[in-house]
Amino acid sequence: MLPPPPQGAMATGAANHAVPCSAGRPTKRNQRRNPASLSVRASSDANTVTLLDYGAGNVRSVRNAIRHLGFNIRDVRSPEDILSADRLVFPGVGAFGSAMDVLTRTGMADALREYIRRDRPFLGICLGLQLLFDSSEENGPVSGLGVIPGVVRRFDSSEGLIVPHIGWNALQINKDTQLLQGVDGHHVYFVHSYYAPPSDANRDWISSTCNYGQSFISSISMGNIQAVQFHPEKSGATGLSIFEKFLSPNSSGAKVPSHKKASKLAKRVIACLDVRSNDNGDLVVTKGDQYDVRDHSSSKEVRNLGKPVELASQYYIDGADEVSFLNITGFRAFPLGDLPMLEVLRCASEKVFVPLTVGGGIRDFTDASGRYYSSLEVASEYFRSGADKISIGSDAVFAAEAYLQIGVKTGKSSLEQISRVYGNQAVVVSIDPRRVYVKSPDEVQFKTVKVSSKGPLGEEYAWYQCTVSGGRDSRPIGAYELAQAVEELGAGEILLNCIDCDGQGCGFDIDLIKMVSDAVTIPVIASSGAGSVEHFSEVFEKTNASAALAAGIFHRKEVPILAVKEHLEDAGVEVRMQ
Ligand code: 1PR
Repeated sequence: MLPPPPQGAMATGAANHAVPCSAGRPTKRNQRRNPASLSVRASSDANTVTLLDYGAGNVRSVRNAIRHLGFNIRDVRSPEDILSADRLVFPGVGAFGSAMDVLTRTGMADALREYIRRDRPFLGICLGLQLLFDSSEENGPVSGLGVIPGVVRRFDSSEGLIVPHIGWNALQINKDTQLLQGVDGHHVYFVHSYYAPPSDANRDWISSTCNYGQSFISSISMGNIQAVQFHPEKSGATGLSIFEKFLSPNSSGAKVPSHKKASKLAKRVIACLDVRSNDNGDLVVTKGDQYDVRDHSSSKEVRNLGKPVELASQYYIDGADEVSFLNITGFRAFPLGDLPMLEVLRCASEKVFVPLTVGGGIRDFTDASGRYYSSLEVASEYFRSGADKISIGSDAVFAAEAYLQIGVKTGKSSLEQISRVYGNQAVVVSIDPRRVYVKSPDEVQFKTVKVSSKGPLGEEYAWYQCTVSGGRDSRPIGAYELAQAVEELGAGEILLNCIDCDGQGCGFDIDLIKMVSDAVTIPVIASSGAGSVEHFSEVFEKTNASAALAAGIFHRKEVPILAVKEHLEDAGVEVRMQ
């Protein structure tokens, strides 16, 4: 039986029908090729790489990275395509068990074992590394390809370790391989909850390890067989240079400037683009004050701070560790009807080689003709269009309220469905709380904090009330309760905004961020209120936030991303420098 058509391939087709982002700018290598000849015998072409995409998730980023480096892609459609490949990239996605299931059913598992036995050039990525091992604990035990001895295990969060391991971490290189030349001292991007432990039995395979809670295998290398636990396609210039060395073994890869040596998981600096249509119908990056994005002048126009793809590309070049797009009016209309937004995502993902998150409007929807779309379909379209993570706002609040009310997970909420299919590391919950001062914690049933600055009537406490629809409606649930509930429902990360601080430039709400980041074991992104470099060091010194996000200061070019990173480095906070 043939595997399902690769989703990335379908997405590429869709993108080709829309306005092409880079069709007018072919690379030198592409210019030399006659596209009609690609389908004939692509594997004999030095500029073609074979991609094993078994249709379980988004590999668009890998496709974009390969194309960006000037290579063509031939998709595996049958086990024979694996055996005839000159160079095979295997970006494993989804869960271990379902991946092995598809590979075994389609005969790909045997073809992969044979390809590896013949020592043909192979690059596995993330799950593509884990599947090489004997078995995994993920939904298991489940048997793997059995190429490397060992059992893949889950990171243990019982002692407070934040799981998933998301972010830029450092490698300890212990084998001299061409692939990792120049990577020593640089951070690379990881996102996973399971890891392969090093042991005496697999020691000969290991080319690097990484520390997160304990040491785990971050890459293997034996002959022509290579695999990495991190994502080179999302690791900026360092990652692209790794890809380049695999794709053109004679190249030394682009030189990545050296800098202070990376030693551990870095705190992330994220640029956020709130996107919506302005009154002329153009999709623009806007920015609010406490969520009000209209000008205070008589025109009351939606503020326009730039074009989404241009700004995202610039922030990538400037060193942002991630870029987030929030479709801030997505709650009003059907997001899949918002083709410009999907096109923005497709174009941005061709230029931005760090993780891209997109949010806005992810929920079940019935359109005007009565056709029902599940939130999973909406999320899938975002993933196919280039998102690495999706972010859910309003719908997560309703799901958490229902969960807390009945105390049972129904498995039906958007959050549960999307995290089950794409993994919880791909699902962010965006919280939009507003501060409510109280005189005493007894006044409310929600978790309060003793605030650092008293309220207008001298109140010493506050709770943080969640809202939906971009802050328009308040809900009977606090940020603390919501964060814990969505972690249980499958969220992999929390984007913690604060309506009171948004756009004010007075610093992050440390009370709120400390309360929430102490309440969960998933990463928390601090958001809203950044006005200076010192605000970033403050939030990392005083809270457990894993990342800090800003919008206005970057859009208005008041504080460059590099200045934030240099300041953090001087303050002793590890950051990724490129
Ligand atoms: O509810 O699932 O449709 O998702 C809607 C998404 O859009 C949510 O993530 C929500 O936070 C976001 N959103 C809705 N309305 C607004 C608005 O501003 N009117 N923006 C909005 C949220 C907050 C941050 C902002 C930071 C940093 N924006 O993303 O970028 O506060 O800003 P700053 O550094 O300038 O202070 P759904």
